[in-house]
Amino acid sequence: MTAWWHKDPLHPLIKTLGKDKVFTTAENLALYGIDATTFSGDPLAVVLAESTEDIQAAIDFARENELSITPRGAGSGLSGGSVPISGGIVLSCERMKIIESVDSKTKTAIVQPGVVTEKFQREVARYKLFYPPDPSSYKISTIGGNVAENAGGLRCFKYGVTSHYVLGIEYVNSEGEVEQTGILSSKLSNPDITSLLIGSEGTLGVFSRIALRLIQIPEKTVTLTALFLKSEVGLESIDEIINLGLTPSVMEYIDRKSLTAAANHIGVSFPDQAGVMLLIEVDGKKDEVIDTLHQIEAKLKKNALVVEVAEDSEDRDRLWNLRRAISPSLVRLATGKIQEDIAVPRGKLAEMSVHLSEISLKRGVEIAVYGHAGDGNLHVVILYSVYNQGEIKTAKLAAQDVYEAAISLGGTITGEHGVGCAKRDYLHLQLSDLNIQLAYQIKKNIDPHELFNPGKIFPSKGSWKSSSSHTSHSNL
Ligand code: LAC
Ligand code: ZN
Repeated sequence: MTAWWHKDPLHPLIKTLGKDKVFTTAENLALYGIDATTFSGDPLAVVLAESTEDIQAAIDFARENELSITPRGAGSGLSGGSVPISGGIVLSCERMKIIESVDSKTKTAIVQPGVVTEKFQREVARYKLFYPPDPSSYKISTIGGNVAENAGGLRCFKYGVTSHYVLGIEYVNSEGEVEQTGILSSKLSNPDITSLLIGSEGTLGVFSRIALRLIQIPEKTVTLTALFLKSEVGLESIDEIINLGLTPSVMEYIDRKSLTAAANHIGVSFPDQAGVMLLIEVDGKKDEVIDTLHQIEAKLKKNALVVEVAEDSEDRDRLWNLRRAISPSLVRLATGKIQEDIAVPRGKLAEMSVHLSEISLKRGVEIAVYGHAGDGNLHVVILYSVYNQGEIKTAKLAAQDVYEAAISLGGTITGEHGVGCAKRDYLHLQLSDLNIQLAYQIKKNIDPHELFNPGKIFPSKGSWKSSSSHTSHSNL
């Protein structure tokens, strides 16, 4: 006779994986129901996979029981990608953090998906190698999550985004089978679907191993800051530097609101008149770095209030702490924030900045702006009160204004954070119905059971048209 507790629908999963890998308590479900946005979901169980076989077991169980799988890395994403809005099972790869190999001869590495980005960078640096992609959350984000979101970051201007460093992926498909692409595949794999998997936001399968390209570590790195009275002048300086034919690794723009929040957060002060700050980094061969540095300094000094150079690692760390404190410090300014990552062609940044001031005035909302100006990628942060229905509505309208302004300038509604459920219902502003339908058909062909991350990227399961019932998990 089967005891009553064996009738727990999750019992077979717990029996296969062991109770150390399956969590169902309310606290765990709540913890894994969120990411770095304010979306939330209500999963039935959380699986902490430790191997490819564990991933397979969770996928088999989900498929057989018609439950969804929400793949998860560190949960540091900013578009709701790892939020289980469809309930089901959260499949976290955070325990799969083995760096399997680093090969200095071929400049490649093979890692499990749960390896933390910064830890990986530190490890390859021991071989004088460099893995440049560095999303702002790199101290906690995982390589698997970075690949799933095709994460950008601070050094994209010179080095590109995550996709430029992925050479192959091993993943488990919706049938529970292990597939390999790129250099991880022993077969000739044309067409190579590696690029389809990168940035697929957990909608096509669960990554179990990733092969990465590495480059030589730069000989020298210096960091510069310049403070300007006005934002237009700061933005123009970016173009001027690029027009000199220079390629700094980082070109960050930080408006006064963001700078004030971050400076207060970490306890530093800056000159009162500063309206905007540029944070620039130059790396490469020693002589080239010095030469580039001098040219940039000379250019900036023409219009900036102050230009300062940080050469030693302690000073540089201090500046980076300030930069990386922006996002968490802005959270403290209001009970709610919409964090956008629109991008426009770089030459249109000043125009976008004017649009943003107009939107702020027109809607009566507070907006902070910072981001990867070298890439034309701006983080537009709309602050509001979660306790005020009027403010919530206005913040959403302002966000839509921001998307429309970016698109009108030839830009995009998401430069680096992904679509997830945050931008899902706005995708039609950017892509034609035909385009969205085509992408959805590809997803359905690869994942016919719609097991993986339903409700992400595409408006809703079985229907790619915008559906208001799915907007209830707002980014607010
Ligand atoms: C940053 C994140 C928000 O650049 O992308 O801080
Ligand atoms: Zn960013």
